[in-house]
Amino acid sequence: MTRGAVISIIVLIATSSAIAGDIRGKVKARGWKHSGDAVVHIDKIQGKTFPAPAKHAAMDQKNLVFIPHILPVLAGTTVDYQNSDDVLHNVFSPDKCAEKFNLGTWPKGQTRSYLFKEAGCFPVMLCNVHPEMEAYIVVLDNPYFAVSAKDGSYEITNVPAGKYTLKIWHERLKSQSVEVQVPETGDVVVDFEIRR
Ligand SMILES: [Cu+2]
Repeated sequence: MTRGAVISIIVLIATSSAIAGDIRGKVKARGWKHSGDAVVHIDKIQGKTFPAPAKHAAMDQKNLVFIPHILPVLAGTTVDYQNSDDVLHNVFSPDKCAEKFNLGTWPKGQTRSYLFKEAGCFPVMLCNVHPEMEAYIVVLDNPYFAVSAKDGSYEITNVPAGKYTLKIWHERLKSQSVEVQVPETGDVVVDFEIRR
């Protein structure tokens, strides 16, 4: 192989791995206590499927609160629910798309799990011991998602360049979607203002 050919192969590898940009911006949640906990995600990517991740996601139950409050996952992800409190906790969901599962009741230090199969499912997580406990799993068909921080900022990194529909989901406020062009390098800024 000539030196020129070697260099062009290296350049090819370097550029092909760099054809991805970031999506970032700020969410403003009107009429809500803060601008965090909104899920910004790319809608269906045509002709592309993403294998279920082997790595489990986790939701803790600590001081009578589900942590995190909002957990987006790729379809096929198993979520491990840990009890970190001195009292018994339960996890169940009344939502059909999560098969109305009920994992029973378990003590501190133990974990029970559920596998979320269906993308487009946004089931509420409840505890039948503590009616005030509530959280959501947001099941998506691709791994390009982010949850906004309390100040509303979010960032989805390393998205393959291209045109997509970007969506925002919130537990109480109306969803929105917008067309977005992800550059081959650098970022695109998309801000959202959501309301009831
Ligand atoms: Cu509980």
